[in-house]
Amino acid sequence: MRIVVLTGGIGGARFLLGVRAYAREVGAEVTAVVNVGDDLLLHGLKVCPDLDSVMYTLGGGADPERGWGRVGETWTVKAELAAYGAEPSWFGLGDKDVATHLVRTTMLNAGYPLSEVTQALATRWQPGVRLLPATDDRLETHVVVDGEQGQRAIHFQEWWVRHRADIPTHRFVFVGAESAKPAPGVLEAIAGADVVLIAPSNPVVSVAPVLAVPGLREAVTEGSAPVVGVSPIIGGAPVRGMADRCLSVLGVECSAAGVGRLYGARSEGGLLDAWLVAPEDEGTVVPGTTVRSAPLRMTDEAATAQMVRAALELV
Ligand code: GDP
Ligand code: FO1
Ligand code: CA
Repeated sequence: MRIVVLTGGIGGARFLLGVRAYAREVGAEVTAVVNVGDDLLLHGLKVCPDLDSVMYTLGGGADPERGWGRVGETWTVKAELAAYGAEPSWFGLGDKDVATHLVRTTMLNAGYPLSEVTQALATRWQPGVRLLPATDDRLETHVVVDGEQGQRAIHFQEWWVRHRADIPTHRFVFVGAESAKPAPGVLEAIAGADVVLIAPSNPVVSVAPVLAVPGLREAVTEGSAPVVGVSPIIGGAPVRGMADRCLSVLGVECSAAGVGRLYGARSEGGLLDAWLVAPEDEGTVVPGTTVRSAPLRMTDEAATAQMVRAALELV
């Protein structure tokens, strides 16, 4: 069995722990197609938050509290940069994390594409899942906000980390998406999949930028594999993060139904064949899809594997 998961950072990473556990049980192969819209160049270093969240989480090196970066992290580089007055001061790179970015940036500068660099980094972390960036090309999520002289676009990280999403916001733009190509292996993985799972990731700034890569959405919607989504919203709220604020920018209700309808039914030009929601959201209707409920809190690997089983039972 071949499982493809479209994913962002921490929600997707935790989900993948369960997918991997399930896959080990049944002997399935897992490919994760990961969002790169959060990526940024910082102090000359290429930082890929979602790829790193997935790689560190599956490799046992993630900080479980923070949800990003390394466990047991120290912050000497950050303090030294601050002593120089180096900007941006609102985004901190941990010392251990910096090593990842140094290796990645060196390889990128030497001409390797991000997909190959990711594979090289994964040699250390042995995630047990094939990690593919959605694209090797530059695709950055920018956010159009109110500035002093009218609207301006800022990087997603500035919007989230600096402004905590607490700033009048008009829309999200996936810069570079039109000319991006799916990374090598992405279309093949989707075409060869027995099922495509949409992780309980942020639909607006994690899953949408993956689907914005030309050809990728079509590969999913026109492929033979059934598509099952898992709701990141439980009882009208995200479990963590900024999905509520992202959805409100789109004018979409923050609910399992709101996100399910945003994705839409594959039979009606959307993405999903089935939509898994939490017991709190039982009764959710997404026209044209099969909706079921199951516990969706990813408290540990066993609970998450159970959630994956419930998702796969839908198709
Ligand atoms: P990010 O890129 O680091 O923001 O992570 P993702 O986009 O992959 O995931 C963020 C989403 O994960 C949020 O909208 C959360 O609501 C969701 N999430 C986090 N923990 C859980 C959980 O235990 N269960 C479910 N269903 N969703 C979760
Ligand atoms: N989030 C923060 O709130 N503050 C930070 O200083 C910060 C640094 C950072 C460095 C590397 C990395 O991979 C992630 C980092 N994040 C930080 C998390 C990140 O901003 C977002 O949570 C994700 O991009 C959302 O997926
Ligand atoms: Ca993300």
